[in-house]
Amino acid sequence: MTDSRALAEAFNEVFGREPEGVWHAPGRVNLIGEHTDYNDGFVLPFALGLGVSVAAARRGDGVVEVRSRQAAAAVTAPVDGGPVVAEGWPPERAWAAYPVGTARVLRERGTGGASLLIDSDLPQGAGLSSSAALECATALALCDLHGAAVDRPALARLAQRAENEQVGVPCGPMDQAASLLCTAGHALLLDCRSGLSSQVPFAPAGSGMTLLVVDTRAAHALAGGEYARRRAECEEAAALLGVAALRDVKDLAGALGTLRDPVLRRRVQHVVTENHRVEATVGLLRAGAVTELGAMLNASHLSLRDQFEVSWPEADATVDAALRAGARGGRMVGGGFGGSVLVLTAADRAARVRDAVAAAYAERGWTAPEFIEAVPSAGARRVTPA
Ligand code: GAF
Repeated sequence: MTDSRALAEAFNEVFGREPEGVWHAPGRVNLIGEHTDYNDGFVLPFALGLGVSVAAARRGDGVVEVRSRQAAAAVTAPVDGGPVVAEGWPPERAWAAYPVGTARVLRERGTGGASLLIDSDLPQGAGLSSSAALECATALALCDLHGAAVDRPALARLAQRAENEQVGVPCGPMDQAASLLCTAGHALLLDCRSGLSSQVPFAPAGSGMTLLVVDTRAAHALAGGEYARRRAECEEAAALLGVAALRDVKDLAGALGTLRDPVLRRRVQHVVTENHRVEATVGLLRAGAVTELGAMLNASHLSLRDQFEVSWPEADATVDAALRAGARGGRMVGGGFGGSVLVLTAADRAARVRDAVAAAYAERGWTAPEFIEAVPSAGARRVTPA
C-alpha cells in the first residue's frame, strides 16, 4: 500500500496545500463465481493488499481536479457534467474518467468538488480491478469530505454506476462491492440479486497453502466488445428460457434441451454450474477444507475456457504448467481475454510452481509473468487522519 505520508507531501507540492485526508481502496481477486454477477448470481471475491490511494481536499467551486502519480496529464472538470463517455476525452485523459465520473454520480448524494492526487500499486490491465479501486477510493473520499452518509452497499452500486454510465463499461456489481465490503481474512459471498453479503473466513496460510496471482502480462480491456457480447448472450438465453436472469435456471438439462443455439447452450452451462461452484466452495471454506478448493478452481477454469470462451493462451499455459508442477488448482480470474490467473498451491511447492510457470513462458518466447502472493486483506478505508 502507498505510504500515506509521502502521498500527503506530494499533494502539498502539487496543489500547494495540505490534503484533508488519505483514503485507500484495494483491488480484488475473485476466488470463484466468474461472469455470474451480471446474471444475478453469486460471487466470492477477496481484497488484495494492493490498491489505489487518494489524497484529497474539498473545493468550493464545483470542480474536480485530478492528478495521478502514474500519469502526466492533469484533468479538471466540472462536477455538474453529463456522462464523461459522451465528451470524447483523448486517450491520455482516459484514466481520469473514473474519478471524475464517480464525482458526477455522487453529486446526487450531495457531494461536490475536490482536488485529488491518486497513487496506485496495482498493475493496470491485470484484471485485478484497478478501475473499481480508483472509483471506490474516490467515492469514499468524497463522501467523507462532504459529509454524505451513504452505506457501503449503496456506495458500491453508485461506483458501479459511475463505471457503467460515466465510463461506458457494462461491468456487473462484483468489483466495486469487493473493494468496499471485503474484510481481512475473509472472502465476500455476495448475492448479486439482493445485494446481501456475508463474510466467509478464508486464511490459506493457516492450512499451509499459498495463493499466487500470476499476472500473465496479456492486458485485458473490459471495454472491448467480447464482454458486452457475453452479457448480451446471457440476456438472450434468459429471455428464451422465460426467466429474469440465468440465476433462475433450476433445471440445467431442461434448459439445454430448450435452447437450439449451441453458443447460448454453452453460456448457460457455464453460468448455472459456476453458481453451484460458488456454493460448493463456500461449503468447503466453512468446513475448513482449503486444500480441497483446487478442484473447484480447475473446474471453473475449464468451464470459462470451453463453455464461456473467455480464456486466453497465457492463462491456459499458466494453469497447465502450475498443475504439472504440483499446484492444487488454478483458474483465470476477472472478465477474461487477458489479465491474471489464480493458483492454489501448498506453500512448500510455491517456488517450484512459480519456476515452472516462468519456464513455460520463456519456452514460448512470451514476456515473463509477474507473481503476487495474494493474502485476503481489508476493504476500502480512510487511512489518515485515522
Ligand atoms: C469484470 C467485471 F467488471 C465484473 O463485473 C465481472 O463481470 C467479471 O469481469 C467477471 O466475473 O471484472
